[in-house]
Amino acid sequence: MVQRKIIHIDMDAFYASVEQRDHPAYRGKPIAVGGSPEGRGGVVATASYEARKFGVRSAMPSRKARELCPQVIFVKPRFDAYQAASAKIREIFHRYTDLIEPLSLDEAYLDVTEDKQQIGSAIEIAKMIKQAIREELQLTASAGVSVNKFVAKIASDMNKPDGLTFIGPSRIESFIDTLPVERFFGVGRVTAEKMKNLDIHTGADIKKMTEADLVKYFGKTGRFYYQIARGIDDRPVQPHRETKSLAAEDTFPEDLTTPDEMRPELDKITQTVCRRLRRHSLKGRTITLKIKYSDFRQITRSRSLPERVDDPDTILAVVMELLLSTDPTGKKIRLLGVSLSNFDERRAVPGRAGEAGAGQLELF
Ligand code: DCP
Ligand code: MG
Repeated sequence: MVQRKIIHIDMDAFYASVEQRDHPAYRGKPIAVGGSPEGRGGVVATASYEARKFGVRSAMPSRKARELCPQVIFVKPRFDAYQAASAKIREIFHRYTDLIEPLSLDEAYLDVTEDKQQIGSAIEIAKMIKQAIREELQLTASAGVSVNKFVAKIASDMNKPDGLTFIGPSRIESFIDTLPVERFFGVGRVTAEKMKNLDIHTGADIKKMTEADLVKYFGKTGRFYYQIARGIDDRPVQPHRETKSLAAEDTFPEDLTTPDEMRPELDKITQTVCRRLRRHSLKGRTITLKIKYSDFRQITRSRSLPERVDDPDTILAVVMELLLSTDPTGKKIRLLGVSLSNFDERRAVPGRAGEAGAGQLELF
């Protein structure tokens, strides 16, 4: 089998860069897309690199952003403009390959093991894509090039903005050895904490564990960590995968027992789901609440609405009704999750994960 050539492309400060491109007055200035100017409610979707110097970040409450950078300019998002830019970068990708797996508007995997123009070098292709994006869209992207999705994605983030990072097969192992566990795919706050408690801090620490132990501690994902720590990721680039649902959930350090405690948590989770919906330009008709109790029993409750929705207030209201229908008071709740499904098919975009083959080395 042939060694694959995978490119991960991720636009730099995507929404903010589109705004700076279209509004010269914002160029060179700290801007935050999203959030409310008065710092009342709302979170930042993304910040320009000028604002990031002050510590302004995605998902930060606008009040915090203003504290860190009083001169920050809050800009209302224009999703149509981001969608248009996204469609154009996909057109550019298609010049080289049809094996494209978009992860969101600004991010995609490309399999260029065989490219349409017979360029043969993934690094060259990544350069050409970056150049086309710069010339045709006046935007910059960062690229990661490697033999699998996991390494390519981390590589694209290593020299942002306007980066191009190649991690070849001979470097993969040492690279993963020093990688902090937080950077591993699927490791969230709670898993990272659990790993720290087991004295697992880096890829090298994961590699010391047996597969059986990893499965014991982390369930099915443990097997994935075992492979990834050895640089093995056979997930194929999947062009036609549709997102069937978008979800967010949180595990709590202490069990929750009252609806008053649960409401603010569900509010946060709902906000996260709504940001993801926006990022994928999706609206859903079916809202599902997931509850896991301290005894690991799990239930879900769903409701379908007449219209597709993506606004947090409507979704949270339904989620709270679903919660109250389960008579939550006094029950020990360990995890809450919210998901949206039943999307408008015309707008559905590909989502995550699957499995296939890998192989040996070829020229990059
Ligand atoms: N986004 C959002 N909420 C988040 C994260 C991101 O609405 N919590 C949106 C705004 C971003 C876009 O998605 O512009 C792409 O997300 P990225 O994580 O790729 O962030 P950026 O492209 O903004 O910056 P970077 O240069 O770090 O990729
Ligand atoms: Mg980006």
